[in-house]
Amino acid sequence: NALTRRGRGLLVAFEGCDRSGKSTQCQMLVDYLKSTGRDVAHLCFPDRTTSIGKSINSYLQGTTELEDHAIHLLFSANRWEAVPKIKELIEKGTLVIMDRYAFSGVAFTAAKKGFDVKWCKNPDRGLPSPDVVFYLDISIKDAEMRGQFGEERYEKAEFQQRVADIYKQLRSDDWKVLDAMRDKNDIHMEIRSTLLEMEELCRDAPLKNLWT
Ligand code: 2DT
Ligand code: MG
Repeated sequence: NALTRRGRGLLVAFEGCDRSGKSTQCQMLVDYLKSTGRDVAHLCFPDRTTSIGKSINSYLQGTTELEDHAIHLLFSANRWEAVPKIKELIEKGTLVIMDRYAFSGVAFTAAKKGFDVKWCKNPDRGLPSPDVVFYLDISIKDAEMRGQFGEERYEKAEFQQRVADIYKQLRSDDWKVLDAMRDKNDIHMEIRSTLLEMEELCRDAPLKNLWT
């Protein structure tokens, strides 16, 4: 139970293309965990509230242009600036649930012409590694049927398809790939049970570092 459990918190990331239901599932999990009395933090990347995040926001909205390498590094810096807080939360036993993380960083930049995955990973190498990544898997066709992609940069079917292809290359054993076309409550229940298992498994193991 929440009051007697000891050990570190868990670091959990949600990833997936636009319209995959990632933010919905993230919110459902946060709400559930809070209802059980657990200590939960809900982080979103990009975090548009910091000064780096504000530059990212105006880039995404198309108000400013930034060179492709430069914006990649800003997205990464926006994660690094959150690391002290993430570590502190994990140490005090908080469950940290993140809507997007470094995998978005790599997938969205490597989808651009002239970028490879290896280069894209470098700035994020050494970040705290999530204990589990929930990947909401959806075909771009199905994603489009859920409604128009939005108006922000990257929200085009052709680009999203390349992003999905890169995500495939990034998958590893600590990913839980979920069929995003299933009923959202069924998906939520599967996420819940995976999370409860992970809590037992990770309690005594230190956080790992990403891509090292
Ligand atoms: P949201 O729609 O989820 O706010 O995302 N992106 C995100 C990148 O290109 N690099 C990154 O490192 C991250 C975290 C994905 C805003 C858009 O920003 C993209 C969609
Ligand atoms: Mg978006």
